[in-house]
Amino acid sequence: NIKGVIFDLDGVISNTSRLHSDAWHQVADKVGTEWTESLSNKLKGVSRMESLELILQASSLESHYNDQQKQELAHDKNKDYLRRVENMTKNDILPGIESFLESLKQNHYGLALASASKNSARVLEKTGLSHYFSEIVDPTKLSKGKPDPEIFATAAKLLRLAPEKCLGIEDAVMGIRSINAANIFSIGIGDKNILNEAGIVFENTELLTLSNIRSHFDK
Ligand code: B16
Ligand code: MG
Repeated sequence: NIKGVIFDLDGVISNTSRLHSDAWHQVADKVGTEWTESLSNKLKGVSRMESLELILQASSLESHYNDQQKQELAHDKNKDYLRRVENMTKNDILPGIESFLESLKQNHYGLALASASKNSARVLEKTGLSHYFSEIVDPTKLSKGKPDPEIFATAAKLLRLAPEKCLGIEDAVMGIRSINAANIFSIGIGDKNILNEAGIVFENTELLTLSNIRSHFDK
């Protein structure tokens, strides 16, 4: 009785998590924070300014920069990120995603986007996927980011569906927590040890098909 599917963008639909992390890596080098896999994972799904704070905190630098300097660092990161986004094409859609979106559309599921990114509409345009989404949550209108349930709860509301009628798909721990807290069934994409709070985990987007999801519920 699922009627709607709510997607995260970065790391689920497009390979932009790589682009975000490359752009943040530059910032980390600039301020002198060591760039590690674990730091990179912590930034997934987290807003721009919060991501910057995490990079500064990693080497106890948060008090070394005033608000204006922080705004500048975040602005530079975004410029760098958008430069990378402009080079995106359909080839940057993660494997299997377009056919999954197509099968959802043909089966009349409502589709919504719940991305923390202020650049999500541009990414959907560049990859030619805008027409699949009837609803896109505007992250600037939210009072709290992931892991708060607000973003996924808002997406369900926009679809006019009860949370129990929806699935939420995420690649980040913070995102899975947000989905679960909104009372939506969560599907994780990635490492099941990292995403152990998700309802189901698929190792990669190629495994994300209606029949794989259905067979989980039939068990
Ligand atoms: P922006 P998602 C998140 O998108 C990214 O995972 C995260 O790395 C990024 O910092 C955040 O969007 C904000 O993005 O700087 O473009 O506004 O995973 O929620 O789709
Ligand atoms: Mg993500």
